[in-house]
Amino acid sequence: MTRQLETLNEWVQATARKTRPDRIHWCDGSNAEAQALTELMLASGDLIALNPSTHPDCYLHRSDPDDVARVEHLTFICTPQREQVGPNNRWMSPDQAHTKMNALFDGCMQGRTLYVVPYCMGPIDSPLSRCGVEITDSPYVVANMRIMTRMGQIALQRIEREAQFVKGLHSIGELNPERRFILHFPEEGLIQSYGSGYGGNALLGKKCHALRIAAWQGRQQGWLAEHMLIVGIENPQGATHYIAAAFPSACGKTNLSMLIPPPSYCRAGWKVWTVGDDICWMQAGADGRLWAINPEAGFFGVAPGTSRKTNLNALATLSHDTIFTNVGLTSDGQPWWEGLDKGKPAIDWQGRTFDPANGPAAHPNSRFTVRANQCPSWSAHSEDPQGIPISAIVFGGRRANLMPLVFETRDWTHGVLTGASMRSETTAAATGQVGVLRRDPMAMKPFCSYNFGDYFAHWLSFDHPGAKLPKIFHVNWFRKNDQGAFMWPGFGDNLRILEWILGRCEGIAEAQETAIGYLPRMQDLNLDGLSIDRTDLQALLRINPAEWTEELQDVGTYLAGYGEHLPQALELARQQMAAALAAEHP
Ligand code: OXD
Ligand code: MN
Repeated sequence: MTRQLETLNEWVQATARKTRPDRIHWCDGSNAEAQALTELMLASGDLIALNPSTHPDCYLHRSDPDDVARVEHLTFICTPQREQVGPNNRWMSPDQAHTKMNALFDGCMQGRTLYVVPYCMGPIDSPLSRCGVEITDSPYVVANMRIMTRMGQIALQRIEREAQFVKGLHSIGELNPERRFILHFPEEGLIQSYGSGYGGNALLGKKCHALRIAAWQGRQQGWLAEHMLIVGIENPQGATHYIAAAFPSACGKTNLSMLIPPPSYCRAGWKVWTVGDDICWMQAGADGRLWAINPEAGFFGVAPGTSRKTNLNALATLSHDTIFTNVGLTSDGQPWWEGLDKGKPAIDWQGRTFDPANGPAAHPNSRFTVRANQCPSWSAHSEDPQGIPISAIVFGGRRANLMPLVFETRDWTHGVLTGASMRSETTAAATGQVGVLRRDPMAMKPFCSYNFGDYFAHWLSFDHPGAKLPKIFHVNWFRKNDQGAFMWPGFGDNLRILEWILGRCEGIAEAQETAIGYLPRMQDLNLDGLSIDRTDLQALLRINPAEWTEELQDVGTYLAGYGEHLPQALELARQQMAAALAAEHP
């Protein structure tokens, strides 16, 4: 056995001594293994088979009703100094954390199987990819990790070749919210998660590794781990440009990444290619451009709202070989959720006969887990070892007012300030109140494992001589009019905005300069075939100086909270914007 595998084996044995499972199973990622796990979960009731003629090889998992979302209040970063994690994280000292977790993990796998899940985040041959090993006592987690990562023997072989892997220890424990902790020890390359089986808390390759640990490593090693989708837009001339876009959880990343062009665009020959829907790792290439990979191999998407109108590609993707979690059921065993424009719910997500008095049939954060390459718009370039070059970075939040439909930032620093100032309404992806407007820089509030001030400085450090950085934009699909209705149709029509964005990158689209950046005028957008109230569209492309003055003051107060960690350049850029606004609208 090589030294790498010995280290891994010793850790597995030590973990087994602590957690005392009945059995240890090393996952190889094979079909036979997946089949056996499915049978086991069908027998235990962990999975329910769905209608095999409409949804072959699809299953429903019902989680504990108290375990349906990420738990930000129970998620900690454990570093020697509190200062390292900043005011944007919950901190625990590594000593206290280890004492707490050792007590929780003590004997917790008795009567269970300990699964060893080697995985690779990113294309198996990419130098940008990173490996990890998750130890878990949940077969549901294994089945999901198999879809979401390159898992098993191939990952183990890479681990054997490489010097490092991230260690993740997970137990569902008693699924008791009082005994639930999601802990990260970035300096040890270690994750410990106890008491939850929910994706974001339990599939450790995803948020815990590919965002929190990776963000920390990226800062040390000069790359970025971001909460971004990656989408390729092919124009009628056959050229494809890639956009990376950060939106908070449950704000439409999956939909944007799988967008179906409006009919006039389809006729003209536009195509959209999906690379990723949630996470993007980026690093500068030898040519100065930013090159990106999607570290994931699957989608763990929000089901409610997914329909033929909003995301036909997603519906086609999850018509087979999909695990659904906490959705409702029709009388003939098909999955059902609010917004699905087909069928009726008979059973709700908790297994009860559907009764609207009990709330929605599907939990608002119900999910599908499915392999990315099942998506009709999946890009074969997702597997390119060198990644794909990014032409534009887009930030966006869920904001009922203030933010225009789209604007281009002046330069990288202004772009970083715009990302740092992002605000969005909270959603059901995390426990807590929904619809509360909060600052969510770069959509990384729940995932940036270190001081946001240092994170902004890390972003700024990419702007150096020789760098050919993408342009940075901000969009808002969620603006509402006085009647409370969304003003922009969104979904496929968002391509109109992406076309303008790429036109700006190529220097062929026009814009008007304002104090907050460059905005398209109506005539700068392709509105062919779009039905939208012109008053709404005008409002979407206008800025309100008084509201913006207030916003910039609030941004100043927010950023000042990072004290000495805040790069001066960001505060200067904010002051310049405020001065430009005052000059434009005295
Ligand atoms: C997710 C999330 O599951 O952001 O992607 O919560
Ligand atoms: Mn996400």
